Amino acid sequence: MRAFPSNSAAPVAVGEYFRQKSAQVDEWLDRLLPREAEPPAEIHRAMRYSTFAGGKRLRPILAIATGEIFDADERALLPAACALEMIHTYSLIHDDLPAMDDDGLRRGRPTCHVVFGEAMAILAGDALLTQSFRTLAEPAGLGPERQLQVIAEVAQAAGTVRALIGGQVLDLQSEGKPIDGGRLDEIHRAKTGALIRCAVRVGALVGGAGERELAHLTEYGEKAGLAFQIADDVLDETSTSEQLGKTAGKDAAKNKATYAALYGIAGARERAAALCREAIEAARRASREARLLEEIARFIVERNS
Ligand code: GRG
Repeated sequence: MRAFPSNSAAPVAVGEYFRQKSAQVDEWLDRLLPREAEPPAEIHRAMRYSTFAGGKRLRPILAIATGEIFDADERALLPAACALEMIHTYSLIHDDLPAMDDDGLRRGRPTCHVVFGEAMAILAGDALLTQSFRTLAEPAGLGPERQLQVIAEVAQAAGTVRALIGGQVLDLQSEGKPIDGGRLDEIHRAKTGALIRCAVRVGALVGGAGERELAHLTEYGEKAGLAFQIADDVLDETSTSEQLGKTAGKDAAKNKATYAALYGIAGARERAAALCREAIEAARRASREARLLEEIARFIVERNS
C-alpha cells in the first residue's frame, strides 16, 4: 500500500502525504462512525461534528506511516489508525468542557458543548471512546494474539497510568502551582505523549515489527510526542486563535506551567529541536525505510498550527 518512496534518498513530500492520508482517514472514519440520521441522531451529529472539524490527523497518520514501513495490510491499519483519532477527538471534546479547560473554540469551530450542550458533549466523547474499542475489536485479519495486543496497547495509552487521563489529572492538580521541568515532562509524556507513542506502536504492531524495531520506534514515539507538546506550547504563545483554530494564549492567561514559560520561547524551541533530532536517530535505527517518520518529526516541531 505504500504510495510514497519512504526508503528513497529523495526528500519525502510530507505535506502531500498528510493531504492524501487525511483524506483516506476521513473516508474510513465516515464508514466507521454511525450515520448522522441513525437514531438517536443528536449524539451521532455531535460525534461527527467534532470528528470532521478539520484536525491534522497526526495520530492516525503516524500509525499509518509506521505500518507502511512493514507493508501492513490497509484493512487492519486504517481502522486501527481511525480508532486513535476517535480517542483523540473524545479527549479534545472533554478537555474543552466547562469542568476542564472551558473553551469555546476548537478546530476553528465552536466547541462540541457550545453547539450541542454539555450533556451531549460528554456523551459524544464517551461514545467516540466506545466506538474506538468497537472498531479495534472488529475482525481485521491480524490474528487474535496481535489484535488483543493492539487493543491492550490503546487501552493503556487512554488510561490513567502514564497515559491520557492520568496526565489530565496531573495537569489539573498542578494548576496554579510552581512545577519544575521534570514534573512538566511527566504530565505531558502522559497527557499528550502516550497517544502519540501508542500511534507509532500500533502501526508497528499491525505491521508485525520485530522487538528491536518496536523498541526503536517506541523511542521515536516518545521523543516525537514530547516535542509535539513543546511545539504546542510555543505556538500557543506565538500564534493567533485564527491560525490555531483554538483559543491562543490560554495557558499563559490561566497562569499554567508551560514549556514556553519555563524555558522561554527560544529555549523551548531548542528543546523541541533536540528531541526531534533524537527521534529521527531512533527512527533511523529502527529502519532504513523510516524516511516519512523523519519528515513527520520535523513537521511536528516546524508546524504553524
Ligand atoms: C475527562 C474522562 C475524561 C477524559 C478526558 C480531557 C482528557 C481526558 C485528556 C486531555 C488530553 C488532551 C486534550 C491533550 C492535549 C493534547 C494536544 C496538544 C492536543 C492538540 O492536538 P492536535 O494539535 O489537534 O493534533 P488537532 O485538532 O489537529 O487534531
